[in-house]
Amino acid sequence: MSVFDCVIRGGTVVTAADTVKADVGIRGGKIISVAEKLDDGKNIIDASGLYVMPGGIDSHVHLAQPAFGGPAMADGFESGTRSAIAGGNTTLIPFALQPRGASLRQSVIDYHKEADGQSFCDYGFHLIITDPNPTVLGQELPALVADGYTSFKVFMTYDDLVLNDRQLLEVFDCARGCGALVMVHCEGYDAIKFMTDKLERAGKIAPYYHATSRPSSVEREATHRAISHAELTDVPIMVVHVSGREPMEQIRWAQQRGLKIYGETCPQYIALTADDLKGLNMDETGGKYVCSPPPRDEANWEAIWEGIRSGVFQTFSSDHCPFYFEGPQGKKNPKARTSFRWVPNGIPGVETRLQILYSKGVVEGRISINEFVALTSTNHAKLYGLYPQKGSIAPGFDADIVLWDPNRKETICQELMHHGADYTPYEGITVTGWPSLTMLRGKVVAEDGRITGEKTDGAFLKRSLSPYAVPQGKPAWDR
Ligand code: DUC
Ligand code: ZN
Ligand code: ZN
Repeated sequence: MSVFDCVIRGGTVVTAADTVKADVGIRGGKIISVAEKLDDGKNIIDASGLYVMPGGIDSHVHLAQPAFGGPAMADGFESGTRSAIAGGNTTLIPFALQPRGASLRQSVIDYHKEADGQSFCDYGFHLIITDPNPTVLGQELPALVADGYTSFKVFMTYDDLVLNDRQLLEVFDCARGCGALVMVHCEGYDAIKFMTDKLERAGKIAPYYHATSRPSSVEREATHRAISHAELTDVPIMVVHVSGREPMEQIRWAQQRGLKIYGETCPQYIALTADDLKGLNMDETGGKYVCSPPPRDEANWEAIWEGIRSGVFQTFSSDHCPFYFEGPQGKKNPKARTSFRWVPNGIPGVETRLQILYSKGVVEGRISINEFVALTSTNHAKLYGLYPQKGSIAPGFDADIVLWDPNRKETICQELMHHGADYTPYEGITVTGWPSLTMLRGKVVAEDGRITGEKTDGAFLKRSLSPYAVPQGKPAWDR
């Protein structure tokens, strides 16, 4: 009888720490052995010329979400997770959003109904807190954290989602009490509203003005405010989807003061610019790129690289938040044509995250391949309570593996995508490096763009408390 169900033979194993020529032996969905030569496998997968890396973990995706009050999303769990595995990912952490006035527990139950039996990869849930009333803070949140929903997101903008400063402080304080990690969307609500009204009155309604309405200063101010609240309450926070220099410098400043402030950035901030929102001469095609914070410019790409290389950012996520371009639910629906204010906010990207970072980062010599693995897999597992089950290649870890072809050159296009959206914002970008096989807990679920897994393969992940969410000292009122 064979010792291993499967041996991945002849590849180069890459983790956040090491790069080594080795075989990987798998049994019962787990990695059992990583050694120079392993023979005894029922199945042998030839990985010569390929990197053997931990499957991508994308800790920032939106699936089946009631689109911030607007049109329906282009991806539920089935198409979103299919797209994820085709792109070399094995775990997603989407959001369970609490509509205002609703029970948080009920919202989580509803998202489970969306995901159960509909997921090609493993998944957990972050919670989005929109209504931090005493029942939510005193009862529902602590109970949900104990049940494995160990992180939540709060918003500093959007009519349906925004929390005021007092509410932010209350949520931070509650997170500290239950040991949860808070993700913060840092853009200032009033400044955006003010700018939007001014632009609309001046007739500036094209999608491009979405970017004008929320400039870097608006993101910088909110980032600083969130950091100050985190310091006051003594709670670590993750600033998500950082778009450029100004917010990056705020996070770096906080980190240099010894505060546990973490940073996330995304492909759109190294591959798209605000000029993309101009579309074909300021028409509605620019709506394809409407997301928040908006893409900036190439000088800001450089600042993002500075933040990646110097460790200001721990995670590189897609912020996959897909909408259609065409049709009544699309980004150019009749209402959206009356003002950028109504263009659904978000872009697809879960399937192209790894390729964009690998190509622009590793191939172009900006980061090492080990940093690539840390930014796309290991650090997500560590920050969000999935380590040491997920995020590395070593005995005891789930056999979640991507075989990566470092030489495959592709031009990203909609025809290659498996998502529900009818476009990709990265159309026409040529990348070097592409996933050739994705394995979830020992099962090959995607191979060369072909889906071999099933929508029942994915399992819910009850996550541990993040070791990175441990408070540092005392809150300001207790020092
Ligand atoms: N924030 C997100 O995190 N995703 C999409 C839109 C947004 O504002
Ligand atoms: Zn956000
Ligand atoms: Zn998001």
